[in-house]
Amino acid sequence: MTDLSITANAQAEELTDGFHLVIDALKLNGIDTIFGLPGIPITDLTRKAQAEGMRVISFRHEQNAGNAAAIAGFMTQKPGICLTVSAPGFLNGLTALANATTNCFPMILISGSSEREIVDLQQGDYEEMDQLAIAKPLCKAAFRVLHAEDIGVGIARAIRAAVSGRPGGVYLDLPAKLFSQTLDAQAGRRSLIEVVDPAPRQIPAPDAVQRALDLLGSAKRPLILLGKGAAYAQADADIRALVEKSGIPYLPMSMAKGLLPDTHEQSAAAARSYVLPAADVVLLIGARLNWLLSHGKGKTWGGKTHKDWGGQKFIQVDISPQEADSNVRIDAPVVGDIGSCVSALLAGMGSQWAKPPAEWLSAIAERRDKNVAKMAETLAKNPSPMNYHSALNVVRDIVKANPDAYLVNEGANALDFTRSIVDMYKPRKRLDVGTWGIMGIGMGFAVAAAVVSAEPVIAIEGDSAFGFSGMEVETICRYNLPVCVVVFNNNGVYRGTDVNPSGGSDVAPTVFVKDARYDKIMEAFGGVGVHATTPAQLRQAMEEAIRSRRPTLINAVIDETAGTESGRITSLNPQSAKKK
Ligand code: ADP
Ligand code: TZD
Repeated sequence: MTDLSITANAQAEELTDGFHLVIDALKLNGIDTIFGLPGIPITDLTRKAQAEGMRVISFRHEQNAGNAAAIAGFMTQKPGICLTVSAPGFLNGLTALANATTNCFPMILISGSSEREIVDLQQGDYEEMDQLAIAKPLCKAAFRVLHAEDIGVGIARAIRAAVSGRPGGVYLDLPAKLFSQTLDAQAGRRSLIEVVDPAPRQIPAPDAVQRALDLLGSAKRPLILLGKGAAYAQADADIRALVEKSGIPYLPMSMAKGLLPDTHEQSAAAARSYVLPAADVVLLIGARLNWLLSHGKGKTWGGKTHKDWGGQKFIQVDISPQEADSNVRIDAPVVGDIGSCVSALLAGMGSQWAKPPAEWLSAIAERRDKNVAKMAETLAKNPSPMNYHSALNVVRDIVKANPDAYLVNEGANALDFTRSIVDMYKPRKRLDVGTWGIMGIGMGFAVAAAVVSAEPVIAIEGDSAFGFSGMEVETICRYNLPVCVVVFNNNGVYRGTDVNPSGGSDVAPTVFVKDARYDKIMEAFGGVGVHATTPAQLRQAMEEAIRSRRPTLINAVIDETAGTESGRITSLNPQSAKKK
């Protein structure tokens, strides 16, 4: 008896299986965290991963786990991992994968899937779905592994695809049968790949750098635009040096705020509507000329109609060679990774670089100072009920006093006002709705920011926005994360004042339950809930949340008439011309 069991143990020690090979392959590549939601066929994978020392953060909905993985990718330059079950779990994670790809965040969605033979003959398996085919058009790359000995290659390919070139989302399909396949342990170890240089530097061509410098040097009214690609690149010191050495005013896109402190004297953010149409040469660093920049043309840029070119010349630094000319002509594309491109530009500028003409700088300073003074006046008011400005005046102070804290932000008015009022002081601290303006990133981003950094997280949420991921306050409590959620409660989507045009008993589609107490949701799971109706109460609650690091939700009551429909992007919101 004894002898037999010893033999069996010895044999077991010499074997590995699909579960362990996935975990070993991830760990070998420095991936130590999985965001996911257990169930068939990946429950044991989450358990074994935890047993092997990985951090396994379990969510209440896969979309939130996916958003957590995506933002972890943005923060760390390593692909964030989201792990889900098949069909419905996969689909729930897929929105986050598509959003990550759109935002150029590296992530890998790993989903278990049903039995290939049954799925392909559409015989009705448990959670049957051809997941690989569905994922393919929505992400950067998609792979399936059928044999345990190929797991190492599958994970290596997924990592390279996610982080090399323009980062993005990758789908990895792992059929249920794969996990229990066994392999000789030594052969298993040999099959794994530690990816060498997963995001190779891409050095820009010297003539492209020179062309860009010639154009920039000829400008009378130059402008630098920093996008979230510049934040992602982690070339913070060189980017700051480039801005300061050139003396050129700059505008940060939303998630590039803090790359240089928003209080920097060269920031033209408070004069945005002046500098965009007035600039003659614009240097884009990791920012696309998509809708967020009015496609580089139209009235925002001084064009006569919404389609007209404003006459600017553009230099675009980007890792994707296909980005140039996507909206308007790019006169000097500089293709390469931002770190290499910015250091090449810096070197090429030499020591004699002439600062921009003084008239340009003083024209900007004049507008900026006027707008800053106007804003200070608005922020100093203390209306009752609170409005966005008086509440955000508090948030602005708290962030200033805690520059290492992360600021997660979603909503419409709650997003737009926070972006313009709350200054950021450090790179990659502002995490928001990104390129799609997607609602639902809030709690997933907040959990990931806290897990990855251990810094305090402040989430400024519209009440509608919060609803998309609100159940994750349980996750925040379960892992005891230092997250302070502030729900700007104005009783609805955009505002709480719409009425049902038919006069019927249903409320209008944009209106929620009046005077809801979101703070009670946090209390239900053991966190701190606070109901705040004044800036003083909001301030005290936020200070206490940061100090105690306890999960906190502040229900900040905002005047329900204060918002505008669609926030700042009302122009994109079609309205019926018919009156009745
Ligand atoms: P924003 O929304 O802030 O304007 P976008 O998401 O539109 O920024 O643009 C980010 C750009 O940065 C993308 O075109 C992407 O290809 C580019 N990018 C991302 N990472 C790098 C990198 N390491 N080096 C160069 N370009 C990068
Ligand atoms: N669904 C998804 C996934 N993303 C979206 N952007 C929307 C719907 C549409 N939408 C916006 O663009 S903002 C918003 C919705 C529903 C919510 C705005 O209301 P809020 O913020 O309460 O979050 P404010 O401060 O009241 O404007």
